[in-house]
Amino acid sequence: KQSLIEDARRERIGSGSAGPSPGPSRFGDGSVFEEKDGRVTLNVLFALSNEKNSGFFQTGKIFETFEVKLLHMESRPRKKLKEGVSDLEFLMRCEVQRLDLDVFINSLKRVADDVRTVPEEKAPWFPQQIKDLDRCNMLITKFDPDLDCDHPGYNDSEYRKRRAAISELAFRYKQGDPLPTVEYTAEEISTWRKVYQQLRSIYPRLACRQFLDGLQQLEKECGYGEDRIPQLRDVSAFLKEKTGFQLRPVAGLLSARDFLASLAFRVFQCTQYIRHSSSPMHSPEPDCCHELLGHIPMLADKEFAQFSQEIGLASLGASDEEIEKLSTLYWFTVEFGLCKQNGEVKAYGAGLLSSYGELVYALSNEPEYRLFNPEETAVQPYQDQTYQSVYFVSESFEDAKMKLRKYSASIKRPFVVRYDPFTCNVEVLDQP
Ligand code: HBI
Ligand code: FE
Repeated sequence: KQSLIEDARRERIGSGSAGPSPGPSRFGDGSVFEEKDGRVTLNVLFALSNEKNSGFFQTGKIFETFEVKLLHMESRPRKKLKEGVSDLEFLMRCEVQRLDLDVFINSLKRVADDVRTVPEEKAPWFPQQIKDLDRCNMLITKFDPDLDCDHPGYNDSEYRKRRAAISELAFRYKQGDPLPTVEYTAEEISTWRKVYQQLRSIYPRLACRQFLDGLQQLEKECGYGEDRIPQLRDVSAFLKEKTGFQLRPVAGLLSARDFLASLAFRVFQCTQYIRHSSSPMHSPEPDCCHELLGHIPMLADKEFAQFSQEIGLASLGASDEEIEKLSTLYWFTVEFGLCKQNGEVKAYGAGLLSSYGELVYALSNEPEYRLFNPEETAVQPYQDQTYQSVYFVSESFEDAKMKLRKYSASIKRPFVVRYDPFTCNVEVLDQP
């Protein structure tokens, strides 16, 4: 096995500077791009079966031999060819000496199957119909109670088991299925009650008008109250009537790209588990208190629903850098936004409206306020461990929406997207 690598090395020397230059010309399909200092960048795709267990390490040695710089790597299972044999497919974006390119690819072909170079995607994949949201499920494990030892539920195996069971409902969910219901325990309802009572008492003074309207309707029409945790199914039906928004269950914190993409379809990805009972006033990750109390009342407002969808539409197919900016905009508006109302500053951000401590803090005279301005807000550093040091204040949702629209139009994409409200699909039109 070792000799394969030796062969590769020899071949490499053999086809050195004296031989014909392989050059990127043979890859005229655009699969080899960016040349700089004699090095080229390419995406190489290959498959390895678990019949040849050492395959992955052999490919690694080849990468080492050719001093390949790895820029990105993904793997996914490939269709089963025969029983008991599972294939993994790898996509590596890497940088290699142009002169080594052919030998590098040929060496890979000796240890892996289906070695191909693939052209650079013009834009990242994005959903174009609501059904595609089944594929927008990349979770971020940052605050997972199984992995984060600072999570209040980290040492509570019962809690983690409960979380896993509720997560399973979300993993199994497919677009169009009836939303799963959860029978909450007395302990969970007691946590909800504490959160509800405490926050409810300060909303009239600190929350914006749209939030108070939405909450009042939810209390009247959707069974909101301190005695029970509302079911996603009821809440989704309620929102659908008010603004066309609907819910889908999610197992935890989603990647910003997937989370924002769903907003483009007026779908809100909603967690269904509740925070740990030892810490009713704070949760490091989104939980149903955050969603149901922070987000849902706002999503019952037409203007705000439109604002949310427009952030979502702006995110489709955007570059990683743009996603980061949109996600920051989302953070300082939908999560921690303040707005002026009748000469007073009120909260509309869900992160504030679901956290007693920060809601009071944000509307005290301690923190710094700045006027919402997408260009500036999009690059403001933020943190998710303690209270924000700065909050952005909008004149109104109408004003925020107009400014965001102008900002979105400035995002460079090789196409334009348009939401068709009749089919609920996103149409993609080539930019002339
Ligand atoms: N995932 N489940 C879930 N809930 C959110 O509120 C959420 C998310 N992922 C990212 C996110 N919010 C935002 O902070 C932005 O990064 C889009
Ligand atoms: Fe949130």
